[in-house]
Amino acid sequence: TTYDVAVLGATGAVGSTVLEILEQREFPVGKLYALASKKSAGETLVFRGKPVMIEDADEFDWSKVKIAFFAAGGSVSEVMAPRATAAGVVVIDKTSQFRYEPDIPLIVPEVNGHQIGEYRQRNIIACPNCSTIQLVVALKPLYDAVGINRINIATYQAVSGTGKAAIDELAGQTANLLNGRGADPKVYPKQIAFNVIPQIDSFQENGYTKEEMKLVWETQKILGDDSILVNPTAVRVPVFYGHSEAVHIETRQKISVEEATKLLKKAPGIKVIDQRKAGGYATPVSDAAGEDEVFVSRIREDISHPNGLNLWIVSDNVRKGAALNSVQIAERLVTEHF
Ligand code: 2RA
Repeated sequence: TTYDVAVLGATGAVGSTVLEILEQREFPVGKLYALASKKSAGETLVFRGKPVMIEDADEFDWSKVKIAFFAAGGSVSEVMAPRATAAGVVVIDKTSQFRYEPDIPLIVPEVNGHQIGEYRQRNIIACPNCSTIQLVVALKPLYDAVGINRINIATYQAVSGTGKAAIDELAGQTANLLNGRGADPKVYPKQIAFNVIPQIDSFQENGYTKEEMKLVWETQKILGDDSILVNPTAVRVPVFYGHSEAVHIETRQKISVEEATKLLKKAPGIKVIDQRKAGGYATPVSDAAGEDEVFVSRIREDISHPNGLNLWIVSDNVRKGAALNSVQIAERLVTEHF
């Protein structure tokens, strides 16, 4: 069986990676429709070696497809999801538009794939924020084994999380500064090259940013436990691909490094690097770029807390953080629910 598929936002950082991964994983695509804004309509891209004409999403007849990957921004999802779902399409939405609605499942297959069937309520499955996905993939085995009371997390997020324009800005700014020219920031409020910006998205009343609050809301929803306390700081760093996270958890029962390492090594989607073993290394984020796994290293007991455990978690924010997670949801959808 094959399924006709639409990718909305096909020219963006995530949309283009969805196409790449659909091909790499040989997802059973019948017809592929690449949708974007009017200005990109008419351009062509290549899928499975054949040219595909990019179409204007506004004019698209949604009854042509069964599954749609949405990766064109929340405001576009808000307009297009009702049209697509009314035509019977199952929408896998990467944006934050529908993530927090109680009747829409928020899915990381390795963590709560058993909830995918809840898509039947609104024909929408929400894909979590990239920084949340890598966190819950790594913490799920520990949460199941010993419970988690509290998570302190500092993130170091790549500019690809903002999109193609930010990738170009980091590259352009770096070249300008190295040649004695000015930074001329446009995408970010301040220079991002050789800099660290402690703000991603807008500030909320409580002094946290929306990006930070997403880590709170989404972690609790995906693990199904509102009692988990999450204290995030989200930071933008001059990296092209891959988010890094310094995570400190307080578990309900004590767990040793050895036990935690054993659990993580067995868990799906995780690669554990023991930096103390020969050939081991505390994983630089560059090692995660382009890979599918969530990499965990620097596992160590917290010297400041009796039930504390520290982890360094890195992952490719465009792949597992968005595109791969969405395709894995679609794989479970077609094998378990259609
Ligand atoms: C970012 N997580 O990194 C946000 C959206 N992808 O900008």
